[in-house]
Amino acid sequence: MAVTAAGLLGRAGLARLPERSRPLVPPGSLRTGIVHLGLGAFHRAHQAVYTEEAIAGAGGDWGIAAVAPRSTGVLSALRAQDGLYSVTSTGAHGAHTRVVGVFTDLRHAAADPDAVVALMADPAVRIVTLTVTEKGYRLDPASGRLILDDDLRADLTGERPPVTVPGLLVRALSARCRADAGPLALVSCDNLPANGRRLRRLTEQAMQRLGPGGPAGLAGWVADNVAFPGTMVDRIVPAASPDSLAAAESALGVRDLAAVTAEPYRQWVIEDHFPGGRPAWERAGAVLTADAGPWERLKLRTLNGVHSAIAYLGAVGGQPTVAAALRMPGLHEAMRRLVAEDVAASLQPPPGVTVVEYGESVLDRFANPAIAHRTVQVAQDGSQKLPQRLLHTVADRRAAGAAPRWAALAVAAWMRFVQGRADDGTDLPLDDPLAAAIRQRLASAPGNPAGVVHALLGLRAVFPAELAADEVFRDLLTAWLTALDRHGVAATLSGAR
Ligand code: CS2
Repeated sequence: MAVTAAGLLGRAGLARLPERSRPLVPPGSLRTGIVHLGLGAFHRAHQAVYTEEAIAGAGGDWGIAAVAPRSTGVLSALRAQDGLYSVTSTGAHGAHTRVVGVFTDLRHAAADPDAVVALMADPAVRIVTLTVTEKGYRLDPASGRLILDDDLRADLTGERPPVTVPGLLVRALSARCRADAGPLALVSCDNLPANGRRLRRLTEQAMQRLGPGGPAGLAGWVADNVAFPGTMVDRIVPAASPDSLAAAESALGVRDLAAVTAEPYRQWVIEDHFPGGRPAWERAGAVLTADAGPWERLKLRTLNGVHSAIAYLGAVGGQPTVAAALRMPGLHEAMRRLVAEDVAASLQPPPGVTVVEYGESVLDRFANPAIAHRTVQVAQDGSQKLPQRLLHTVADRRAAGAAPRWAALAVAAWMRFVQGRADDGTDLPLDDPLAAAIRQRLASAPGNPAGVVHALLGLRAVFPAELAADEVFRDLLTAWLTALDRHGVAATLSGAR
């Protein structure tokens, strides 16, 4: 008997799904009010889910026009599936799969930038959200200043349609200003420090470089009409894998090529500054506040800092996933000490939160065996992540006269990781926008730990001059890197007291 492949998820088959797996809003019934840039797994399991729940609870024209800036894989899958995809939440209490139907439009910015600009300038659109990862903003990681390279310059002079995210945004703001299309909130949902303020500064810097074709009075129009609320976003959402796609297919009975798997936990803290209105996200559990800063710092330094530390130590130690790495003897304890001795000591948490307890809950979430988050995935783009995740902690501890031993271990593990070889000799990928600069520095460094530390501390985009010149930090890095080189991650961790 021939085995027929299961059909594809789509509107036509929704009625055959179990009721609790169906979208909360009838697909096709929504009107667009949000444009989202960045179609990655995180957006599909986070803001899209919150937004669909908010519309189901309180209504509103807040369908999402989703834009893939560059890659087309997920976009083509979603197009073939009428914009539908599923989220499987999986943890200790089992798994639950639900189809999300909040996407009203799907666009590819690289193929049709003008249409994306026009969409963001449409008066019906009142919010633009972004998950374009740290590097998408084109900011110098250490200083937060916009990097004006040839691509961005060409975007801004208007000699061709925009290809960068800042270019798309500024062209959209120009079009919106010309059409006087009404107020807008531009919302960064990426793990950047003070992400709202960074996005505002980025657009201001880019607007100053606009060619003569830029509309008169743009800066004033933006100041009067555009808000940049800061956010803290949180949910662990690994990249899809053959296993996660198979799990979605068995739950739905149809194939879903855009399926995502995520932990059950999620959090979204949003500064409530939306001049054109917003979905009732609080109905979906989001916290609307005047200042997301304390939440954002807590999460970046604790969750993301520990995540990166586990990723580098785990990858070098030969562990494929974050959960597996946490089972290495000594690793869990080292991460607890990173939180208790370095992060907690340098951080003022939001009212009612204890950093150490928050850290414990984060470690429990990382240990979720149902979430196969690959260490090399979390390890990528380290140059863009280290400052806000670990180096701000290091700098604060040094300013207080303390020796940030565990944060230095994490940075030393990154220095070991970027050399490209795990303890068992297998190759490690260096997937980082500064990969060429990192490789070049390593190539000209003496091969000993002190030489490697010196060479990498010279990366000014990552390590500010003052931190690079700090002898205590440098000595800690050299001591840890010597131990990691000589003994490997496992022995270094079990010997660390
Ligand atoms: C991770 C984050 O890949 C990474 O760098 O640290 O994506 C992390 O999973 C999320 O921020 C959790 O909210």
